[in-house]
Amino acid sequence: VTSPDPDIVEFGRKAETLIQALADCSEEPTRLIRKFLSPEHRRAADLVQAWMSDAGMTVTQDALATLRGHYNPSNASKLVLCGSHIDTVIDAGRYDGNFGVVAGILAVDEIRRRGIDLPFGLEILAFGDEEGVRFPTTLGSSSAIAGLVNDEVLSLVDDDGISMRQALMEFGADPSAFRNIVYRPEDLLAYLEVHIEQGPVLEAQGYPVGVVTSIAGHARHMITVKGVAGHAGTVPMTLRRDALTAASKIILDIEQLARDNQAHAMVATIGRLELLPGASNVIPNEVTFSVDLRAASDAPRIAATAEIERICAQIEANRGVQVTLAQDHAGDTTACSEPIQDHIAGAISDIGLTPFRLPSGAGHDGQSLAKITDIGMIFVRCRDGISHNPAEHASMDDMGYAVAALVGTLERMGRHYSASS
Ligand code: HGY
Ligand code: MN
Ligand code: MN
Repeated sequence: VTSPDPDIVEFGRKAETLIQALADCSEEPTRLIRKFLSPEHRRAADLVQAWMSDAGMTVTQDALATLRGHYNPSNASKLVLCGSHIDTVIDAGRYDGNFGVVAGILAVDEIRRRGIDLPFGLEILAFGDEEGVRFPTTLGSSSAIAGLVNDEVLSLVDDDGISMRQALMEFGADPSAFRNIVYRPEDLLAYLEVHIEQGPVLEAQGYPVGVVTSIAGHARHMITVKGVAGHAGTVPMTLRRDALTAASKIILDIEQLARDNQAHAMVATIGRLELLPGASNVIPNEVTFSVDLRAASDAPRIAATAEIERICAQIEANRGVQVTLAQDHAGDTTACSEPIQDHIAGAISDIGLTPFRLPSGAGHDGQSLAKITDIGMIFVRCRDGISHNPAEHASMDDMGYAVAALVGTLERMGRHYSASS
């Protein structure tokens, strides 16, 4: 393996420095937690705003607190958007989302430093809500700028009953500006995102970076099981309407359903579970849990959702409990634009690497932007494929290659659009 050029090493070193600075903006000292519109989100956004300004961008904050770093020296009429998210999951890794924003900033800085003329403007986006940890939604920021949701999202409330509208105002954003949050499709040429793979494929193949072909479809439900609370010592097993054992049966049936669908790369995850009343000598009477369901294509995932509804109805009948399902997210499998994949592949080849193409099992903001423009993604190898975990790690050199590939992609797109204009 050739050792990377000095500029690649420099990109990687700069990226790591910014990633570390963002990692210090956390709700807790020993776990990385940065929820949408939290004080730590504010601190991270202030860092990103300063970095965007230093790179020559004009920075605005939209109604949902997405930072938009604008760089358009040729005053071009159309934009290429490039971004990712700066919110994190609970006990997160440092690179998920954050590296994509850092890569965009470093790319603009490099383009300005080298005086590269592009026939389009650039807008670097730092989304505050992709993970959907605080409010019952996912891809919240990108859905809004793509016009996929209306201002009813402002009335969503978090676990403490705080509405998004109130949180936005406390954060220093202006929710009333929601009406002009969307981008017009005709103003856009593309959306690009650099992101860690969050899986093991690039590492297994020995490639630092890759070209993303598609983003897996994704459905998220909340299931509530209601039973009857009772005395742990006096209610015979045959008379119980135990919400937790009923929920457990549903959960294991869902796990088996995904296992039976490996041909479609189906995965099902129960990430959150709350039960009431929560005393060791009381039979639980209410359990609510999340179901995250994904597959390589939409039909199997939709069929599995119907099967989950059947499983719930059967357990409701067999166990005398009440089961309700609420879907709070559904995103179809999203293809990345072929021409943009080719620009990315060309840029990766230009820096001496193999342009390996692969799908994304993880969800990304590109699923929202794909509704209004062409999308492309550059993946970075991450150690052991670990993500959503503090052990998540991308090497400086690999990050450097990704930044260089992004710059190269923008240059190639620039030549393409200059030739065709
Ligand atoms: O869950 C996902 O796939 C993304 O990390 N939000
Ligand atoms: Mn994530
Ligand atoms: Mn992410």
